[in-house]
Amino acid sequence: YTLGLATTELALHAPSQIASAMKTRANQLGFNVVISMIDNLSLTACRTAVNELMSQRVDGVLINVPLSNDDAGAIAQLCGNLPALFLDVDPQADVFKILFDPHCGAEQGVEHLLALGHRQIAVLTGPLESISARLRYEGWLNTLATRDITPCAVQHGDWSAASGYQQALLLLSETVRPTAILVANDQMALGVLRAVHEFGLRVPEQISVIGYDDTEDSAFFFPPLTTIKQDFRQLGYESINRLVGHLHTHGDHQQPSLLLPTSLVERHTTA
Ligand code: IPT
Repeated sequence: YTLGLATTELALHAPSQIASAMKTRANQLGFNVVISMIDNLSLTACRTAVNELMSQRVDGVLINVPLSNDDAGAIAQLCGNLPALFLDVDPQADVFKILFDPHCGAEQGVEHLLALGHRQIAVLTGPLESISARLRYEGWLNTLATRDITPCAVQHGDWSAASGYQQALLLLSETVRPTAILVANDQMALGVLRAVHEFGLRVPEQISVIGYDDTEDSAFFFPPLTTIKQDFRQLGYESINRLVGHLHTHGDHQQPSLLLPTSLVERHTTA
């Protein structure tokens, strides 16, 4: 078999680690993975990527592109009989999918900060065109609302460390200084740490920072980053297994969709 992966920007750490884990698992099973990368988040770009894979006669496709329910439906239709597994859609989306539970992850981050006594919490979301960024943001707001808390400041980044740095400078310039910042991914948290240090504030004594992903390098940030782990190896392993399982059974036995748990990894940026 040859499998196709349509993926969002591979310069980002999470999608590249997911692609790597998929390649590793596919190699173990003797399969090849061809990759088509999109460089802007649009249905058209995703269609083009999937068409490119289909013209290479792949036996199944993995789609790691953030898609709304309607857009995921449109892509599933484009694939026709070709098995398609989605990795960045709403848990409610009516397609074959494997996802980390976004509500679970958002809740774990907020509960950790609340348990430490934080009440002045600022949030830095991912780009709101991304379904996962929106679901994490929603999960944060809902969990905070259970304690009658609203974020003291909100900014939106684009998942990159540069955006984390720029948006954190804005968060830190507000009149109310947050005692903690919830960040939607580790790369942005890297930029946040630099901004906080430039403001002369100590992490975690004066301000706590929590990320999301637990990508390979996060234990080597300074200080080592507390974050919400999404186990990308497990995701790569499970997604290849399930897609291949689907091919073996010729789709007769519907492989069920899977919601993977996230976990809190406590390091040294929260107190
Ligand atoms: C998601 C990452 O959490 C985020 O850091 C960013 O890299 C994003 O991907 C890019 O689309 S993980 C995805 C499987 C929801």
